[in-house]
Amino acid sequence: MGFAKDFVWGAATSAYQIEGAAQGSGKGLHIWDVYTKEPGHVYKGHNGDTACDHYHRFREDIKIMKEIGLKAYRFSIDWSRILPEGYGRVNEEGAAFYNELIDELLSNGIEPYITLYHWELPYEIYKRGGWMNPDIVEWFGNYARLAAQRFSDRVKYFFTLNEPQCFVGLGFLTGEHAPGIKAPLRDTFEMAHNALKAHGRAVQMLRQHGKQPLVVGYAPTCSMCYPETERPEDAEAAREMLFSMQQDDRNWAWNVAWWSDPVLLGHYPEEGLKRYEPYLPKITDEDMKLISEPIDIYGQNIYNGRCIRMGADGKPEDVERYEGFPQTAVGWPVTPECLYWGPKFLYERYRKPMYITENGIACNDVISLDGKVHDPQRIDFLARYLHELKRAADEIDVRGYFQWSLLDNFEWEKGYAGRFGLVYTEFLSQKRILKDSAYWYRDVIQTNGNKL
Ligand code: IFM
Repeated sequence: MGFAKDFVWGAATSAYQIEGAAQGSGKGLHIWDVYTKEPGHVYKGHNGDTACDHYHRFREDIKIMKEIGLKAYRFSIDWSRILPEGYGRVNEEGAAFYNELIDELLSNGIEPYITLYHWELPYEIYKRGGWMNPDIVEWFGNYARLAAQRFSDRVKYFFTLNEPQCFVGLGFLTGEHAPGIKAPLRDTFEMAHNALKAHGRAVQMLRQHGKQPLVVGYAPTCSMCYPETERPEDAEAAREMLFSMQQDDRNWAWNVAWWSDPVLLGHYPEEGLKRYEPYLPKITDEDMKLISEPIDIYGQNIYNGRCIRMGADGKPEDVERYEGFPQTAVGWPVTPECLYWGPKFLYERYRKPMYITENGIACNDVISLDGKVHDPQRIDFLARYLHELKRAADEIDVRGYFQWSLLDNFEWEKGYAGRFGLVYTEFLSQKRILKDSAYWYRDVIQTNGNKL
């Protein structure tokens, strides 16, 4: 068994993290352009003005993808690059860039997967209230329509939103991401509701304006839960914890059920409706119908998880991590089990074909004396995680895996300090060096994961 013959082996990036060409290309401003310029927000004042200069070097980057043997590439469109104000006027230069990127991918035998929103909220829309303004549902829908009109003759796979947990939670609850706001809880629930409606509207527009039958998905994230042992009580405890809403109020967005139940089951979770009742906007049946507009595939970004067991009191509890627990260069725990249990729990609840839309590790990579980049920790991490995914693939319908990330890139508030790439980016010269893990991943792809 293991991975299906047509399993999709890919890598992912996002627009602001790699493109550069922030100015002089007809692009409008978005919230990250503005946020990164204010002192104190991003590590050492880094910004994405140049990033990996992918806008000018995408052909070279596609050659690298081909060398790695990627079957698919998941990238995002910068909303403000093709619609500088977020609505209305089209920036033809921006549309031409994505067209050339798509053509080059296809001529190299790499399937493009487009994500519509990976956090570049156009600044003009932000000034008009952003996710708080109900008009954003139509603005986003019209943006999706434009994407379908311009790209769907060649692109079949679309994801709507990437990690709403982050763009609402980090952007508007904890304020660590653009626009750096700590909004009242009430506002954040309203934004979340509008974001979900915008997702639904985008699904409708993609279907209506797609130039071929499209495969449409959604790509949320969360911290997974996995059981301490294989005992059914622990598995049940992990499942219960995963879909519960027990986070602190100021961290409420960091959960699965609030973001995925409405999209896939057509209702918000009962526990959240009760707990957050005073903060919720008006939610109508019509809204829920729009939010649950059927999708074809479910993407989930998974990096790590919490270890859970059934407590003596019959309630799920966290298993404390021991001192010195394995962690990545950005301090995230290394918990491969989440790539077996995560997709399994999600599939059992939502019954949609799944893709792992992001997974990877930040390491303190360096260029060695031999001019190469040796990253045994990344290989070890990916081998452990993919081994678990392979186990999941024996039991559930998981169709693809996108490693995060193709290139070292702009890691949001951490600037260029967090290196997640299979390919080393030397940011001063923009030289790319394939890390050992890129060659290792090439072997995994060539053998369809059989050696894992
Ligand atoms: O770089 C990010 C990406 O933009 C969203 N998911 C997590 C990645 C690593 O932090």
